[in-house]
Amino acid sequence: MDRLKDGWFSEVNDLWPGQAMSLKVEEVLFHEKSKYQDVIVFKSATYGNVLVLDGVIQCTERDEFSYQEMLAHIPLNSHPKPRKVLIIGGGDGGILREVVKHPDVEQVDQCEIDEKVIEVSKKYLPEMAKSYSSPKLKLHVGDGFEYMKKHQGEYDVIITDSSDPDGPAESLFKQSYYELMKTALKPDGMLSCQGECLWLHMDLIKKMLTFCKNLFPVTDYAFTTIPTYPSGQIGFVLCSKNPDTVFREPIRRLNDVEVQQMDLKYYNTDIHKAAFVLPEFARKVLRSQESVNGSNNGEANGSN
Ligand code: SPD
Repeated sequence: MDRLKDGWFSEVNDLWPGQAMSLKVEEVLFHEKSKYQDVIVFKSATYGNVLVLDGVIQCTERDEFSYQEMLAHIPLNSHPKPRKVLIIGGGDGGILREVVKHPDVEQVDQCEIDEKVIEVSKKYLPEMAKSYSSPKLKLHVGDGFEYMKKHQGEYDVIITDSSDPDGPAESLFKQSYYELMKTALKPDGMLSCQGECLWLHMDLIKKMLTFCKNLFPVTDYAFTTIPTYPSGQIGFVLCSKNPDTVFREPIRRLNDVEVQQMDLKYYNTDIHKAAFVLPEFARKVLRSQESVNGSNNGEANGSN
C-alpha cells in the first residue's frame, strides 16, 4: 500500500509519467479489493473525502462538481429535448445527481459494473450519491457493452463517466465502444464521454476524435479545470448523430436564477461556450485532424 505513505496519498501512474498529485490523508475510511479493482476512500486534510480506484483519484468532495456538471450539462443543454439518458459508469453518483436536475429528463438508466463503488459512495460520498433514490433512475449493475447491445436506438443522450484507459475502462476509449453507443442512441441522439487530458494524452485524444469524426456528423472537444485530476484538467469527447447540433452554442441557456435553483457551482452558459476554446498547442493538433477528415463540428473547425 505504498500509494498511502507517511500520511500522504500519491497518485503515481504511467499515464502521467514523472508527476504525481499528492493529498494529505487524515484517515483511511475504506480499503478493499472489489471484483474489478482496488477501492480506497480516505478523508483528506483539505479536499474532503476522496475516492481512489486502482490508485487513481476519481473524485474529491471539494472539486468533483467541475467534472460532473460539465460532463452532464454540456450535452443535456445541447439537445432539444433530452428525455431518456443512459449513464455508463459513474458509480459515485455525481453524474446522476446532475442529470436528474434537468427538467426534460424523464428516465435515467445507469449501468455501472462495480457494485462496490456504488456502495462506498452512498456511505462516504453522500452528497454525490444522493440521487440514487431518484424515481427517474433505473440502475443496472453490469457491463455497459452488454447492456447497450440489448438497448438499441433508445437514448437521447449517453454519458460515459469512466476511469482512465488502464484497467477495466480501457475498452471505453476504443472505436468499437463508440460504434456501439451510436447504435444505442436514437437517430438524433448525442453522447459525452470522459476525454482525458490535453497536457498528457494528446495522441489518444487525436485518435479518438479521428474515429469519432468518421462515425458521427458532429464531433467536438471541450475541457474543464479540476485541481485533483492529472495536470489539473480533463476533457470531454462530444458526438452527435444530428447534423444540426452545435455543441458550442447551448440550446438551453440558463439564467442566474436557474443556475442557483439547480445548485450549479461550475457550469453556466458562458463556461459551456468557453469550454471549447482550446489553447493553441491543442488547437493546432486537433485542427490539423479536422482538415484531414473534413469539417464536422459546426462553426468550430479551427476557428476558436
Ligand atoms: N484521471 C481520473 C479520471 C476519472 C474520471 N472519472 C471520474 C469519476 C467521477 N464521477
